[in-house]
Amino acid sequence: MNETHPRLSMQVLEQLPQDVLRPTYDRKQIKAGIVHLGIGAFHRAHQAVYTDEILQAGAQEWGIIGVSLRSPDTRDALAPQDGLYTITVRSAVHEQVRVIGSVVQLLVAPENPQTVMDALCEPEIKIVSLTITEKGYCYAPATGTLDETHADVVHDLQEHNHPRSALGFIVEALRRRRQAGVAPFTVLSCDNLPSNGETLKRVVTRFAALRDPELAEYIAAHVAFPSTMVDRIVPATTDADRSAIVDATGVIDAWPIMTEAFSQWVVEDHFTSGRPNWEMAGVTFVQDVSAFELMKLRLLNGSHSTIAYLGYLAGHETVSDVMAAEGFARFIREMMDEEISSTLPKLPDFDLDHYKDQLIERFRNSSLKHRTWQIAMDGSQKLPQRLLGTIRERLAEGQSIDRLSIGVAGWMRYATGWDEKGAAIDVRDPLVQEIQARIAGQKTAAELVAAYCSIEEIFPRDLAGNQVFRACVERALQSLLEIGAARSVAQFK
Ligand code: CS2
Repeated sequence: MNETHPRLSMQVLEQLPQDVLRPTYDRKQIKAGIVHLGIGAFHRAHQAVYTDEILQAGAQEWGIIGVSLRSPDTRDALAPQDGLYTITVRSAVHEQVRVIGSVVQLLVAPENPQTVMDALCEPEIKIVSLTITEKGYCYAPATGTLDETHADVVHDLQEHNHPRSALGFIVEALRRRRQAGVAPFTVLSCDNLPSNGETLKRVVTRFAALRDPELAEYIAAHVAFPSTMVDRIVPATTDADRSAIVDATGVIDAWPIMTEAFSQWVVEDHFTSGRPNWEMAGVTFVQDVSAFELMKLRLLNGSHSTIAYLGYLAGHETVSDVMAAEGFARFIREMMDEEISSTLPKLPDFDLDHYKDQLIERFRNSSLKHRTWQIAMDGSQKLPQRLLGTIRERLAEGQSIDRLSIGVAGWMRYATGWDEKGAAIDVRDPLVQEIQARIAGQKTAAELVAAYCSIEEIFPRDLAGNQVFRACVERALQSLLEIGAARSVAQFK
């Protein structure tokens, strides 16, 4: 990065090259109406962009206060830039840089939980949205219920005023608002969980009940938790991306975001304290999001995780490398067509084949450099909604699960922590220690599958005890151990 270039800020906005899109609204007039918990790359490429568009169209009361629940990195990068950052939309043929202005303030919860709590209690805040990843929900992925032994939950049930988790902040802020006679905010989950609003409501009300059953009843009756389907592929930013932004704009952006052209947000229209006119920016509002959500979680994310584990094991660094390797694109498309589509509820006037064609094209986008290792993270939290639910439904109908089983076995092989050349894998997962303890000393496919299936947080009991499931996954893991991922996929018939 060339330090002689100026840093992105309001001051240099005017000097940017003409083809760089930028906010033309008066940012000083923007009031915060949303607090967003978990201001990572995904939020900045997705909800913040839709919101930037409605600010651009003249709405002034929907600025975003971005909160990091753990690290100060985002604040450190964006605060010196007046909250501004660039997103670059990369397709095979085109690249468009745009400056986003919707984030008006950045907070770091561990540094100052009180400021975050105060922001959450402001009557002007009508929406609290979240992208905290699956593990941020402090729940057991297999059942979707609160993990009452989770260290953050235990902590937050004691320290009401200085919580660590999103749940702790939300519950205490709702309590304070109620006490002060301020209407509750709407809580908007934007993570890839099944029925994300309902799931969040379940864990929030359970957490509240452990504090005060009456507060839990109030939340259950008066707070809206619309479910959403969010979709945009956002690879982690690299130093090469930072340099590319200096070249394209002449300014330094400490944390630029790279993404694809595709973007989708489907939201249940249940906001008790009002909401932005996000439909102007292309958001689809519906009564019930579940069919969209299942389609996206199972087809996109289910394929993504399968590509990530098998692709990583086969030695591929990015999703597009995997898609270019022999047999993979065919395998993934067949998995969608033969084993996933039948489990999806029909959406009226929706062309599912076109959706799947688009997915394959998106995965092939070689300008994105989406690392298999990135998607492989947190597998224990992702597997249930991405692959296991689909498998369960297929089994109930007596249908085949051969390809889905290779995806699950791919995760099991990956989570052993050793790749096909005998090198260590940096497995990132909140359950990594438990996984390592369970599989220690297990060698054969049958032993490993039995050990993994004993982890109840991941595998629901009925599935873990299902003989067809066990046999299919064992066969798949056997193949991965014997001939490796590339050949297992290429030879798949
Ligand atoms: C990916 C998702 O990292 C992952 O687990 O599968 O982040 C995926 O890119 C998004 O859900 C796309 O909308």
